[in-house]
Amino acid sequence: MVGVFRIEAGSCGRGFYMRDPSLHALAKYLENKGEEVRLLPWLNGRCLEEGAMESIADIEERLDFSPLKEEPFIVLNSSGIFHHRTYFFVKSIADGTTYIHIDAHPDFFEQVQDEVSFGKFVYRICQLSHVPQVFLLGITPGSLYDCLTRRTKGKSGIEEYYPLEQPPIFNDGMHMFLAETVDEWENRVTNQRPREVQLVRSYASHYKRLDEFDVHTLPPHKVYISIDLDVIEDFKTGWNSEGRLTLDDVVRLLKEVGSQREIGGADICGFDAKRSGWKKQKYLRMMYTVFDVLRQVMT
Ligand SMILES: [Mn+2]
Repeated sequence: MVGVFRIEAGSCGRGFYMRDPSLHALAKYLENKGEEVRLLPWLNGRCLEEGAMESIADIEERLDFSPLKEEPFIVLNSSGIFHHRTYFFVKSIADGTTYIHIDAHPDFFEQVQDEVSFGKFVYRICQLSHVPQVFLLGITPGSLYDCLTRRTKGKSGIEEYYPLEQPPIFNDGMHMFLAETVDEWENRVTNQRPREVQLVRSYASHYKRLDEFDVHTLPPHKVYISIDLDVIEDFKTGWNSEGRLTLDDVVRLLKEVGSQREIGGADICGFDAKRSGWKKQKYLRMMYTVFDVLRQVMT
């Protein structure tokens, strides 16, 4: 059996926490589908403003992740702003696990304090001792650029990007597969600067193209899969560097991984009720397709 969870949609919080409309839309959709979904409490359903960070110690002290330890699980998470919840889900799997991140973004900014946020949690996952290897699939070259640089405000107050000497994203346990080549990116997008292209290209030995991903190269142990729906080209979120895969690409990838490895846990995020506008139902259907395939390959 696969345990299916969603985050509890509670009432309004205080401070920088607020009600998350995506959770309510998701709950309603799943109810109409007749899905029996268990609730994962998250500080009474409170959620963060965009860009805010949650303290790891605070979350771990107050939340109970024991339901995730009983069986393979899928968590239907909320908007990509809450993708960092994945860190806690991965942590709740005690055995050796390979982390597979299917996303347009690597979510790999370095983090120094005891906090996690949506753009930085993969860095944290890489530090977990039971997760020796991490596979990033479907990353766009533009979002990789962000992880190769540090942002600082210049004299004029405008943000400047400086290349990192040794980007932490490139380490022994990391395997990266881009959704398109740097050439394709350069030809398709016209507003990036030559030095952006040059910087990403200079690290070419550290990544491959997604069609070079061979599922047999995954370590033999269990995998954990996290999917941000923004990896799909049709799934508009308004973030930078939107995804380049099709829904079929994602389905194929999940079937491939599921046929060769045991999937111990998974989560899906990216549905954002505020950002989807009139396409809300379409995006919920796409999420459901991904969920249903995942459940099939996990059963
Ligand atoms: Mn993303």
